[in-house]
Amino acid sequence: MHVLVLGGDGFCGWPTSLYLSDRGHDVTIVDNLSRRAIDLELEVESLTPIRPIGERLRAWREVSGREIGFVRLDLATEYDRLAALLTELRPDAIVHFAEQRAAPYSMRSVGAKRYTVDNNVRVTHNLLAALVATGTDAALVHLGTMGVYGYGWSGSAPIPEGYLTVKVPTPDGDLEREILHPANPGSVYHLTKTLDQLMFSFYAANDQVRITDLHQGIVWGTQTPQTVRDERLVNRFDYDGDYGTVLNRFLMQAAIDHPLTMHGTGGQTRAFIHLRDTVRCIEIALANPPAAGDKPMVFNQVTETHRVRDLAKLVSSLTGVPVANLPNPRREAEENDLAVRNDRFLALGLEPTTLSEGLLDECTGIAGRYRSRVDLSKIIARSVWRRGMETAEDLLTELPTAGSTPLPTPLPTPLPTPLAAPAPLP
Ligand code: NAD
Ligand code: USQ
Repeated sequence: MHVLVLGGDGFCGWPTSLYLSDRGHDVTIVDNLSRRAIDLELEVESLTPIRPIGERLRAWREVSGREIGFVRLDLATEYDRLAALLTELRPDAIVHFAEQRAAPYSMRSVGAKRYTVDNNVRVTHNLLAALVATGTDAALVHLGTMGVYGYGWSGSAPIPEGYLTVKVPTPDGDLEREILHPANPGSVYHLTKTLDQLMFSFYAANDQVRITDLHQGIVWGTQTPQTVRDERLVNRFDYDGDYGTVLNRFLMQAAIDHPLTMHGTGGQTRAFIHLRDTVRCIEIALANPPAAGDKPMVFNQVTETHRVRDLAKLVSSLTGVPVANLPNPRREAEENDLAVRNDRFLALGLEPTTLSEGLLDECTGIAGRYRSRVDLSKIIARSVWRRGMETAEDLLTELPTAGSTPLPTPLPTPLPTPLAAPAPLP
């Protein structure tokens, strides 16, 4: 099958492209490299030394004998080039990762809010419009998020996969209807994913576009069997306060003896999935598309749920690094329960990779290996959207909080000891 991977240079897109290529599919990556540009804007780099896209692709050709195509294209602004590409390549399937995906980044400034909406909404709509205009009958698999459901809405009732059955009272008795699960986004980024859902519903009904929306939890881990085949294939590892996600951040912090940056009480419960399962889920979704005319098929792409403080305690107990209770920069429920249904992927053969010491080792190993690349000043999250806290300075006046492990002061500090350069690969 010929698969276009939109956003194929990113954290999830790169290992997915390699995995699909390894499985014998013809893969073409479409990416405008905006994520690399945001690194420059934030003055931070992936913890792992990711190579330029051309070098990545040459390395893959060398180790696998397989070619992956690459088209540098801004999907939000270059509609005509996108339409021409679809007409030329006639892909069988499209995997859509190409959005600004960090909630903290989307809340850091008016400019970042506007960029996130402009970019994400336009990419999704351009793609849908181009599929219809060019008569491209490709199955579309989109990476959505668990955050469209919000946290705290359903309490301990398991969140269904996309749709909710409701009873509407009428004078003649109750009518039963299936509706899109109510949206409850917690950031501008999550808001764009809820807007994507409406666009999908419309284009599936009006134009019979075949769409699968994967409501994915927080992805953890770094490497897959394909990305470890050569150092030049190494995947991105975000550790900074905007793009780093919670478990990978804790693992990286443990590797450099930095107190674990738990926000608030750590009572937030979130859904997680390992990167290796992400790539497998996408393959499963590609193999099981909905029929033309069906409403968008929604899968909850998660394998387990955890409370942030339990993750912090686990990493702390394995590594001896203490937990720091930081004021929460985000506006979110301090404590929430979360139960999620994920029956569809399990029924289609997903064998979940769950949190285990061995896997944590893989991550801390990567973090330890590249610890000399850490910029300590980028660790604390400085994008603040909690009511009453308008700026990062408001937040930092609260640091460190009483009763918690003090952070290295003053912030930022140099690393405590000179760090060795990463050892060569065995
Ligand atoms: P990422 O930022 O690493 O990758 C996104 C890629 O899309 C980047 O390479 C970027 O350059 C590209 N891109 C963005 N806008 C583009 C545009 N206008 N034109 C062309 N390319 C563009 O993000 P990721 O972590 O790989 O996430 C991929 C997708 O999965 C996102 O849509 C995200 O919302 C979703 N997701 C991620 C996670 C996670 O934990 N990382 C969890 C749930 C869902
Ligand atoms: N958190 C901490 N300490 C940290 C970082 C985060 O306590 O150092 C807390 C946050 O306050 C939050 C939770 O951990 O309560 C999760 O934060 P996160 O940054 O790991 O994840 P989130 O912002 O939700 O976003 C990530 C991805 C996004 C994806 C989403 C899936 O960046 O692309 O959509 O996970 S989900 O959370 O299921 O919506």
